[in-house]
Amino acid sequence: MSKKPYYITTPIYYPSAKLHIGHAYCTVATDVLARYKRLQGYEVMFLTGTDEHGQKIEKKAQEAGMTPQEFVDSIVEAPGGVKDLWKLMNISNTRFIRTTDDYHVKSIQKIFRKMYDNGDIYKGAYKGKYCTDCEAFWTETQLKDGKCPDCGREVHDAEEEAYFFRLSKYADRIRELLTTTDFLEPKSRVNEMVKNFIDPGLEDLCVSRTSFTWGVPVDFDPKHVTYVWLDALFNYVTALGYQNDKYDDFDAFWPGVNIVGKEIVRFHSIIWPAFCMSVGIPIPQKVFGHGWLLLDGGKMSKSKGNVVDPYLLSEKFGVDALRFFLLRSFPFGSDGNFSNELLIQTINVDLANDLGNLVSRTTAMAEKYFGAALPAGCGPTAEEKEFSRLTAEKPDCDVGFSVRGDAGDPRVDAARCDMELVSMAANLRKKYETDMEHFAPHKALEEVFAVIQRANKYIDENAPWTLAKDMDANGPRLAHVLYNLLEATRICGVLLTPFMPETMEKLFAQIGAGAELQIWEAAGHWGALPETVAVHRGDALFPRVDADAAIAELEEAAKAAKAGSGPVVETEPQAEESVDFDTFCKSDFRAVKVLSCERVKKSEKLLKFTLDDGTGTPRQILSGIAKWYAPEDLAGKTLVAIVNLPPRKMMGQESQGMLISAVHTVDGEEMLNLLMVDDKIPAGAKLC
Ligand code: ME8
Repeated sequence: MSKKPYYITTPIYYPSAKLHIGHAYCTVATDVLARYKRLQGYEVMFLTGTDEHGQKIEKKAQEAGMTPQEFVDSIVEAPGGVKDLWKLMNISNTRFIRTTDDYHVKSIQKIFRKMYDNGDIYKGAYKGKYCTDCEAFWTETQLKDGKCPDCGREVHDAEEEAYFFRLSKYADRIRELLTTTDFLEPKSRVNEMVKNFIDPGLEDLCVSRTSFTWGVPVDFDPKHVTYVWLDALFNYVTALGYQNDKYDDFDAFWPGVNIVGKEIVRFHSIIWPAFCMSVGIPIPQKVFGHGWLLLDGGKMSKSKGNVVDPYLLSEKFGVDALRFFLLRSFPFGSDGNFSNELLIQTINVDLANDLGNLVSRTTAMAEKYFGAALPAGCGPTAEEKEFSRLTAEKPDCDVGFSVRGDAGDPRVDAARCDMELVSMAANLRKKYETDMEHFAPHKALEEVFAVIQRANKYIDENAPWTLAKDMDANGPRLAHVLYNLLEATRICGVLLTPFMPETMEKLFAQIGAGAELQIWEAAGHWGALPETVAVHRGDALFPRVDADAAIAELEEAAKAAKAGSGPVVETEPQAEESVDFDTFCKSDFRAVKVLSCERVKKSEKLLKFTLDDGTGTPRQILSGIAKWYAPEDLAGKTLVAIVNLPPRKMMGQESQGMLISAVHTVDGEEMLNLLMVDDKIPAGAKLC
């Protein structure tokens, strides 16, 4: 292999129900990282797949009246299944592993035996608490209020003959790994692992079951099936050919990068490296635990009836718009609130307005003023060429450059204005690279959009339509302005390719940038675009979305799905995340009095409140409670609001906080009551 190898994986998902937007989030993010590495010139192996064994799947299949194999096939392979979803979303995985694949099953049997032979797996008796949904045994001390600490469900007593893995033996090495290296990121997750799992003492792990059969049988003791997490974690290496002859890529590609959601960081940062140590293979290069997508502040869940279907959103808004939204809106290592409003706003502001307009304005002007092809001589000036050479020479730092001359001299002013755009675009690739290397695709996008916004401002500053009034005098200046715009757009286009591969092809066709201008090296080279480039005006890259109509349609689809006539997407109820006391204390709850309340035009859900919060300046909060309250019933009431949330735009209006309500269900119908407190409490009183 002449290229450098790079290996990256997603978790392998449970095919227990259709996948939802949270799974799509992780897979798209991993795809973006894989495409970025390919753009840089790496030979990338990108693995995803499905985790198909275990009691949960066995139970689901029974409920569906199918064999487990038929059941998982129906979710993974059938039209509209997992493989179809990744095809639709333009996921560029090199391999797809199913843990029911024959080669994987045989490898797991060999691995289990190897660990038994080296003394790390031994036979014992298991007495403990078992959570069927998480396939996890827990000790009394690990339970949270007597329930599963991971998902919050009931656990039951279980006692059976079982094989155990000597996890305790690896405790010191794992502690060292977590505390002295960058193995696990973001760093914030390290403390949690050490405090919650290593400090209390690592106990040996039960790695076989006898109470059900849907799993990989232990070949030397076939009444046991292998614990599903042992079966699942080794997928990252069996898919490369570890302990099998199906592939021969282990030496070239392992160790790789495992991208996982935060709730399975424990399995990946404690148990997985210990397994690797036991069989004598290198531990992963990195485990990155990304955050959750939340809905209305909580983890998506079937019980709340929230439906977020990546199929529906891809079809409605386009795959690239959805891919972009997922990475632009949510910092990768933290949780983020999903909403249809935010999705539409991101498409309209970033894609239709900023990027789409930049391309359509620039190509339209090149066509109108120069008949599509710019004239020779419009490319970089001597100063800009010099700057570009300096940037190329110092690939690791932001190169500054100043234009000499007096302000007020139109040529100097123009050169300074050009240099602002040129220097931002020429330095963009290194900033982007630093962010991507730190698993911060959201920051990389921020940098790219800063350049796009600068370019739009550059159009307004240079007013090409005014220059065009006197082509004899201003033609060369106008051509240079358009060249700079096309060149800035091209560089942004290359760096946006991993995020929106299909649309960037269209963008390159419109600005006339051929394949040699779309590569990584060319993204670091200002001035690579030929001067006489010919543009081809095309359709808008991202049509504006009519927010109200789209939201109404999505709500309709959600209702249909709830009623069972559409695509229902379920997510597992998860344990609520705990907050420490200090974090809780940062929340500023205040008593607020309703000065006025009205419906928000064109919205079925929103009420707009003007509130007295005791500061003397009225506070505006929008709340999606129109279904439960008539605005006229609320004037004068004393409510509770959290007032230190960042302001949020809803239907174009700013909401400065959130009103607190109680949400519950009556006969399957969701009910909501605003929290109303004694009117004697003055506005602004702090609740603590
Ligand atoms: O845990 N927000 O599979 P799984 C963001 N089979 N990401 C989410 C999400 C959300 N709301 N919901 C799910 C398993 N995910 C095991 C993994 S790996 C050896 C075995 C993503 O189907 C996130 O990446 O429950 C999470 O870790 C993964 O889906 C869990 O998928």
